[in-house]
Amino acid sequence: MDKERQNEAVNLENEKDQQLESFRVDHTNTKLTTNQGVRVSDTDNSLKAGERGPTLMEDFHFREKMTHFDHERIPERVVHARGFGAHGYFQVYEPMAEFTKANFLQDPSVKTPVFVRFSTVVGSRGSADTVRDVRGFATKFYTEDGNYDLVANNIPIFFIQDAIKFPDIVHALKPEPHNEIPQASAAHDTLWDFVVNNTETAHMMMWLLSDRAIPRSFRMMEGFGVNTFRFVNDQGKARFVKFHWKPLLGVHSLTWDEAQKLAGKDPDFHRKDLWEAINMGEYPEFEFGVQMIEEKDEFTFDFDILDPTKFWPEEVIPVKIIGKMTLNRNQDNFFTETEQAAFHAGHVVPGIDFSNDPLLQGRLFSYTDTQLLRLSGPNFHEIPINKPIAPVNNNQRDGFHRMTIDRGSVSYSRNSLRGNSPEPASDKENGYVHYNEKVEGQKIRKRSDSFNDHYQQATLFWNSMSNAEKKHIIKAFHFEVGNVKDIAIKQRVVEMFNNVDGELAKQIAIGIGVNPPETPGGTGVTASSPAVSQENTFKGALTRKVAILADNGFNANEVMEVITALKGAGIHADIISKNLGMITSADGQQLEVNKSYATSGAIMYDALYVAGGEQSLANLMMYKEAKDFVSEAFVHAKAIGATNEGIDFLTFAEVKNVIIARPETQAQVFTDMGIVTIRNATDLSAFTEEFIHAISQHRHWLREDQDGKLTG
Ligand code: HDE
Repeated sequence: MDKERQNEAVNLENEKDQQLESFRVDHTNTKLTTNQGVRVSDTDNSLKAGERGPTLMEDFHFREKMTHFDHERIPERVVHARGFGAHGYFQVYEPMAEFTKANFLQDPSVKTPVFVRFSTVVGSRGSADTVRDVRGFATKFYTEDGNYDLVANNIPIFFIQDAIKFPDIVHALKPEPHNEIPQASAAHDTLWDFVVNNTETAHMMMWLLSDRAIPRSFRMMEGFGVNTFRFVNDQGKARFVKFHWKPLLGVHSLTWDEAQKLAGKDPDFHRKDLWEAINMGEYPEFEFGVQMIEEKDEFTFDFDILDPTKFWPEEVIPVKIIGKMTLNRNQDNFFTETEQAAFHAGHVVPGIDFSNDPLLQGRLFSYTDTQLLRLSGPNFHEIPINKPIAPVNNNQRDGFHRMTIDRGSVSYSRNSLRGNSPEPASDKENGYVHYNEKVEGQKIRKRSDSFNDHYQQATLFWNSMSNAEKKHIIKAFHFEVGNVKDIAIKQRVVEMFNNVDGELAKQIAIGIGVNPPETPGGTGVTASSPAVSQENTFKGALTRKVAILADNGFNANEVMEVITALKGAGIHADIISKNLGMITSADGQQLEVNKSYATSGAIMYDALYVAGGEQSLANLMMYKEAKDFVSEAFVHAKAIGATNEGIDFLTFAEVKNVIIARPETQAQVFTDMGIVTIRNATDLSAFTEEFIHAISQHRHWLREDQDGKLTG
């Protein structure tokens, strides 16, 4: 396929370009018709025998409208049911021919169209976005060699080692079957029963209980292919690879308290965030990275590189950054794009191949199988979102919902009536040739002994966490296992995680009301992998959201100066007040209120600024919601800025440790644990600079970690 055609598929940003895809219809300036194209004269009244009489069978419009409605739902995905998608494109930075012959990884000028679907795993389609869970990060590359799907997660490892246990872990994790409780949560007996009886889950549970499982945004998550794949070059040389997505905005999380509150106040928090960012032109970007291991080095590591419960520490096997994905277009229609998208770990193109990772091997069966039911039959590749931009030619025919009208009498191979067309392509013509790996063995239901260690990398992960991150993990155990009813399971959790770290197990025990381990355990691993701690991620202010608390009588000069500085740093600001409408400053200027206390909360923002103004202060002090705004932003370790009377409001809201002691008589910026204030300044530039820096740090964990201890 030529470059031009490929780039065409990417550049669908404006209306005119979108007409290229004839299946996108917007229905403006049209007359209502039935599905048969017959114009409809009335769609509000059914056809009746008399105005007050029964509806007539011959009302074909009523029957068609109702029948279609009755059949609008398809089964939700058995896992990853709740998701949200966006379009974009991928570009490689430099030719990768040395490592892979995949054509989409050769030419930096080619934009390969992509569709990405982010998801949670456990909850139903209507569940909340911010629950504690693994996030799916599935990418479909519409390459000139056919579709390549990188069906990834935001955690680099998995619960189990062999795909045959997937139904078991999912059954244990999903709501319990007798009463379908709890929704979208791991905090229940069956999951922890599974965990203590299947200790290979130890490492994954550490990640699941870490901040990684409550991301701030889809735009701020890493993606990991998890399984080990292969790159193969055109000489047939292969290397083991693991795939990574690295968000340019860094990896950031919510706090558990925020996540829980958002689940009630804004269950669509993540999808809205993605949708709005793309609409505002703040296109999420993710760099594509690969870790590579030479075939000859397969056995040189202290873990088995085919074991999906292990990651390859970046400090040992560096991630080579090879390209970038930009998400620049929202879907037109949720159902036909996000819901009908069918990803498959087995959709690969020449240059990418599989390994014998036993989890991957099972995935290769499962994904197509599940689409057959969910999308009703074998023709789901013809649904627009799944349709390759590469030509599709074969002798497959018929089946539910066949769209292609295949011409001619020949639907078999080999044939002479059509010159044996479509004919297989040779290796040189880019026919897919599986990597020529030598395999031999006896049939056996057994896992390799090299998969036996379940704890060393769990300790490595624990060692890599900052003190604040460790505290969050302990608290997560307290919530998740604290909700388990069976006391014996709780006790076994403590014993199991004593194998990871003695102090961790002790702290878990304290919070869940069972005995601490008799002897502190651990694996003896002392190494860490700094790359897995979010403390070391990229920190920046771009696209962050600040709430500005103000009321009638606010100081307009201050607010305008702060808003201008924030905007200049790529930060969004919303004015929050008691009522929607306008507020008036002390000098009579009017400002539109973007959100009221009723429609917002500090949990929806990354930082808070409290404006000055005597009357504004007096007004703010009347509302508990305004006080709550400040207390929550403080507890959630967010940057807080205040000027003049705004500082008095922080004191009123009992943000104690910083404000009270300050000799704030002269115009000087004070910063303490992310709280930035200034009084009596004629110019706020020193303040805004510090405040923006504090915002870019995202969280100021010292507020919850001043003693540096893992107290239970
Ligand atoms: Fe999946 N997984 N999975 N999975 N998975 C599905 O396919 C499966 C695994 C992942 O946005 C299903 O279309 C098995 C690992 C994502 O549409 C199903 C095993 C990773 C998505 C399935 C795994 C994933 C799915 C359900 C163990 C990270 C959502 C609906 C052997 C690398 C894709 C569907 C989307 C979805 C099977 C393990 C990622 C049932 C058998 C490991 C992101 O086919």
